[in-house]
Amino acid sequence: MEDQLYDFACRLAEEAGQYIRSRMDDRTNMEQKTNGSDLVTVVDKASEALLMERIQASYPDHWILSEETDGEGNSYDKLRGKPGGYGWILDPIDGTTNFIHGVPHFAVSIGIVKDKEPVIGVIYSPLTGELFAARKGHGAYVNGQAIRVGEEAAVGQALLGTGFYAGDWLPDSDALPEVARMVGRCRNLRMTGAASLDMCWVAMGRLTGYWHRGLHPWDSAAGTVIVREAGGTVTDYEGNPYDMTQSTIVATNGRIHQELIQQLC
Ligand code: 2AM
Ligand code: CA
Repeated sequence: MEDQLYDFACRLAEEAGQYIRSRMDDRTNMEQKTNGSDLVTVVDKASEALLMERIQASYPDHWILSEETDGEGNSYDKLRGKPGGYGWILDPIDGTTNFIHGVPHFAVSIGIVKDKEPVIGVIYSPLTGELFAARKGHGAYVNGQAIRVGEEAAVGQALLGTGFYAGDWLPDSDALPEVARMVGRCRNLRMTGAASLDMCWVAMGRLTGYWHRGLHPWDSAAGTVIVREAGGTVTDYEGNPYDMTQSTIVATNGRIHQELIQQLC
């Protein structure tokens, strides 16, 4: 069952990605959500419709939680209200701001959970052609090649990533003190704007670690499977194992995890 779901999710992510590529000219056709930094395009919505239609046609008894349909209200409560069995957690375009500006760092993110536990993660970057995929207990891959987290053993050698979510892009942002605490302590910092892909970068060692506050399940569910299957660790800021209803996330190669949490908080 799960190997079929895995193949289906990989093909589906590629299909949605191909669709997004075909609509690059429409990328500035956008609306504001909560503020001028919180944007959605017609392509986000159309990509979501494609994903949902395909999943409902093939797996009518599975539930779906998806950003543009479920983004209003409390996503964690919505997730808690879902039944057991298989569910799909979708972000039709993660990194919408990058998409709008033509920055080739955005992705279709598909997480599959069983009884609320993430078991499959598929993240496809349409402009770079990188398909990241992992299935619990079966390793993590980019375009079929196995990937592993980086080897850095200390924060001082780490290239780290973080980001500001739309509602926290403010002069008194809660993310700023975290950034200030890490300046000068790690090798350097990247803020590339797509949580799902940034987690894939941890999984393949481009980044040593990543932290972010204010995330929703669709930003992090798929990436968590990929980081863990690549040998990494994913927790909240307190070090509790990631459970999809926590909005803070720390994803690392494992070796720097405790040191990063101590320095960050
Ligand atoms: P998005 O592109 O799907 O909106 C940027 O640091 C990351 O934060 C992106 O993955 C982005 O996802 C996510 N993000 C943007 N706005 C957000 C919000 N209001 N709440 C949670 N995550 C958000
Ligand atoms: Ca999105």
